[in-house]
Amino acid sequence: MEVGNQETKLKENHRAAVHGNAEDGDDNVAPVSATFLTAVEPVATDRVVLAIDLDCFYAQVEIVARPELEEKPVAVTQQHIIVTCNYVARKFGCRKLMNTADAVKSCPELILINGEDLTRYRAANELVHQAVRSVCGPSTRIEKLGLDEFFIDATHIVDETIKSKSYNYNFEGFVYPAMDQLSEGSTAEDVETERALMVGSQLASRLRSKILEDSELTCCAGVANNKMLAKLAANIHKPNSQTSLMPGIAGSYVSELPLRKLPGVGWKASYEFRQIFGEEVKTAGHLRSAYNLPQLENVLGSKKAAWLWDLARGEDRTEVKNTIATKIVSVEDSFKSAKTWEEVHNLTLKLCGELKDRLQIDAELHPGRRASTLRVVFRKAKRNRESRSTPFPDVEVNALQHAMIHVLKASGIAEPFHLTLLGVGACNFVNLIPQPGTSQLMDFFSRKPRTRAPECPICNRSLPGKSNADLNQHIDMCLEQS
Ligand code: DGT
Ligand code: MG
Repeated sequence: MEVGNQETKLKENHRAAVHGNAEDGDDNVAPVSATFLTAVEPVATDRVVLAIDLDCFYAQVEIVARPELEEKPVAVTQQHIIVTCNYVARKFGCRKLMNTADAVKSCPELILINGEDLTRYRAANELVHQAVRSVCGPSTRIEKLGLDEFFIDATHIVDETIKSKSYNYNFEGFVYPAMDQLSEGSTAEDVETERALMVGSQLASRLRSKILEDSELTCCAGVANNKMLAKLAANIHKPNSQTSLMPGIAGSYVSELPLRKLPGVGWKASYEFRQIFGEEVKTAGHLRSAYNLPQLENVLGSKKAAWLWDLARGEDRTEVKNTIATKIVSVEDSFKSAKTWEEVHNLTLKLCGELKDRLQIDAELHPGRRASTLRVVFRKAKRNRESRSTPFPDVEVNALQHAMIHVLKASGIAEPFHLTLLGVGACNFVNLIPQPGTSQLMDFFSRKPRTRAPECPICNRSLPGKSNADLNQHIDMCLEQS
């Protein structure tokens, strides 16, 4: 369907849904012009959620590696786009997702760093994850979102801290709204919620110090009663700060936000909302003035309507989910050209040393699991990446390097060659400590081990009946996409 037709159709559907169909004589639905701001129910306050967002993440990782860049404007690029820049560069008008040429125009001193190889950012992400885990302990739910954001369900830590009375009577960092603007006459429940967020803010401060200590990276933190509010709170004061968002203000704070700024509303959804609701409905507050929940359900269907209705009120019932362990731990390096085995020897030695370090971190994060496949990636000249796998050897640099070179030789690479990229990764992790009652334990003891279809370590799909070559091709495609 053409965009024009699509737009008309969306508008028609919308009119019919909100005003009812005249032929049907449906007069149950309130007209859209009845503009009143539905009273905001207070958000649920039974949880304390922290959001951590690293400052100008890729740029910071680069600056930590080259401290002489600290005071200079630095931007990280991927295919002619600035994916991020440090705050010095932002003062000159450089922004995320700006065209590199435009960024250089606004800041001629800008130092550009190619950020297409994500290895360093993944390693930094693991370090931060480990720091967070070490402060919060094994039973806390920690969810990774992308490479630089974490959600932490701090409810039980806060409860324990309050029970043991081991906290101070002050908020760490900023409070929104400022303490002197908080309305008087708080109920006992408000006082309890406030205390829980206060203790949460102290935990956030400890986390930020630990992250800085272990990874040299600064971050922002948000403290609130749900994931959405915590994420919004983390963005209130940037960089290197933290903010606690009081639940009483949540509804009106969210009301001011454009729909596009609500966490989870991407450009596609915001385009769709503009078509459906019209240009006047810009903010969450506008939406709540123009629609009530039943009207929204008529337009969007019940599931999507419930989601957006909650978002527009600052409510978010989604749980913090413990992030499943990384499926592949890998390192790679691109270079102009490696032409001899001697060069390849040096490059593989460096890569295998780095892989060993990363696997050590992984072992601390996920005790008991072990990789069963070693994956070697290479690129000849400007061709596509190719990859091969082999059973995983010992986690020793020499053994890893030996296996890597063996795989490269077996793939037909011979001097004189022209390699421009080499990588090595551990994947297909198996748990050596089977959980009681799980099928792994059953497999462990069963006489006839079940032959399982091979799984892609990247997308996790089961690939029954595929030949090794097809399997490799599929994994390559997933690696490219990821
Ligand atoms: P912040 O949080 O405003 O201080 O700055 P960043 O750089 O941490 O931005 P954030 O948190 O949105 O994203 C984290 C990293 O993810 C960022 O350093 C670069 C990368 N990134 C962000 N947006 C995009 C994107 O649209 N495309 C690609 N390829 N990478 C992105
Ligand atoms: Mg960030």
